[in-house]
Amino acid sequence: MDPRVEQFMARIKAKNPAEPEFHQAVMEVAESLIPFIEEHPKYKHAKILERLAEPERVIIFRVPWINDKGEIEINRGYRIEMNSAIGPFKGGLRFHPTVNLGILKFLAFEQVLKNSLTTLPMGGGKGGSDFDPKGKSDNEVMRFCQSFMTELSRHIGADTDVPAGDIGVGGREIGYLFGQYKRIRNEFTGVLTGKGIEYGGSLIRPEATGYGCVYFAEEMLNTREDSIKGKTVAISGSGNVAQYAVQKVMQLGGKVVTMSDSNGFIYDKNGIDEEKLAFIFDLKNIRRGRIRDYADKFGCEYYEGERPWKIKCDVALPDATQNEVDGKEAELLVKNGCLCVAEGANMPSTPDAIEVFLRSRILYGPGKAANAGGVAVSGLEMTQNSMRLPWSREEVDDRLHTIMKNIHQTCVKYGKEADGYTNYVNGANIGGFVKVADAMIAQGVV
Ligand code: NDP
Ligand code: 2IT
Repeated sequence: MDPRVEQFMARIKAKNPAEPEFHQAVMEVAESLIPFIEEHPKYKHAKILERLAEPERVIIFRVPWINDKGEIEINRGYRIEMNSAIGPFKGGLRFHPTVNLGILKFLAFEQVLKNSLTTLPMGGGKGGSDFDPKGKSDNEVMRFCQSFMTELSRHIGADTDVPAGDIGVGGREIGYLFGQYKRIRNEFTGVLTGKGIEYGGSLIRPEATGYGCVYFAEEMLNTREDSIKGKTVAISGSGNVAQYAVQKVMQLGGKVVTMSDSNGFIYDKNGIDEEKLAFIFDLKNIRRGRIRDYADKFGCEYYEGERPWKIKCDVALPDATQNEVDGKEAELLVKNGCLCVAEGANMPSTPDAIEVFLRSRILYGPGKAANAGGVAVSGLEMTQNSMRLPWSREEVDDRLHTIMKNIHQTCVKYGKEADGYTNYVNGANIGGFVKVADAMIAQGVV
């Protein structure tokens, strides 16, 4: 390892003990940026990288609520306000039992560079709770959201910090959170994105991350005179991102053969079609059931407790969670002919897996570039809220498509190597960094 990276990481680890995911995210960025910063000493003197790794503010709070049995439950709530150099803090909320400070700091850190890549004026943040929405009634979820927002409301605002969804936080949760914010503050503002269409949401926001990820994959394939059309695609997850990634792959003429949840994955050799996807939407968003039901319903293969990466595919879209593709699985993907990986999830590939993809010279689009479509349309939702004027589906989708093309170009600009191979990891890290870094220098030591 580069000794400068090693030194930098030793300080990060000492200062942020027991946060392995945060270390992992910072290390990947440091490996791209430290050589770049050496060539641009103004960033070194201003200690931009050191400042980027220190949140502007971290808020941790108690979230007490009463379950359907009348018992008191206590969860922990968080908001990491990471960086506001180029706009208000912006980023999702995650409700999942594995949520802890380190996970949210990794997500907030990634968010800063991702939001910069979108070209829109958004700083970076992330929040959430160790609350598990699985198996809870709508009333329980509502009471939890109301308690969570009762505290969070004093820290956020349309020009201060604008949360949205992530794992475990979808339209239902955003609705309850928004209702409570409005009630406490007596103001109807764009304080959250991912809102319902009736109360200030944007068309295409639900679709945006999945669609954007597939647009990004298409751009990468285009650099090799190739496209999604006719490709066999393996997808993990079956939540918001995965569902709309499947839809866009279908629209572009590809065949999706896998989806998963935390219990296992389905392998549908014939490909997921419109009717089967409608079943998934109902299963996951209304009935909140397990992916196994898909295999029972359509008679395809189901692998309990496994991940889909052993299935032969041309394109892989990891759309579930962090560290869900390890080095061995990456080797297997490449060996089976996979030529493009685009990450709908945040940091789904382990460092070993990334090394395999880069060494194999396949097209590898890291999450902060490939999944930026979600937050990009959140930014467009903020614009529409400020104008108090909604845009049509076409208008938003066109803008999303243009933004994903721009992000791709930025990655190529900063990531192209001497032999012509684009290292999208370096491209995204450096491309996202420059705007934030220049804004921080302009604003002085803050
Ligand atoms: P959802 O909650 O809608 O869906 C999450 C999916 O991933 C579910 O299928 C879930 O299965 C699976 N999953 C979650 N945790 C695990 C785990 N520990 N192990 C295995 N499977 C798991 O979330 P989203 O679709 O919104 O988010 C998916 C990924 O995309 C996350 O990494 C998120 O950070 C990222 N992302 C989301 C954006 C958005 O706009 N929503 C934007 C950019 C990135 P199960 O139901 O069994 O838990
Ligand atoms: O990881 C992400 O970019 C998100 N969960 C979306 C954040 C947002 O503010 O829309």
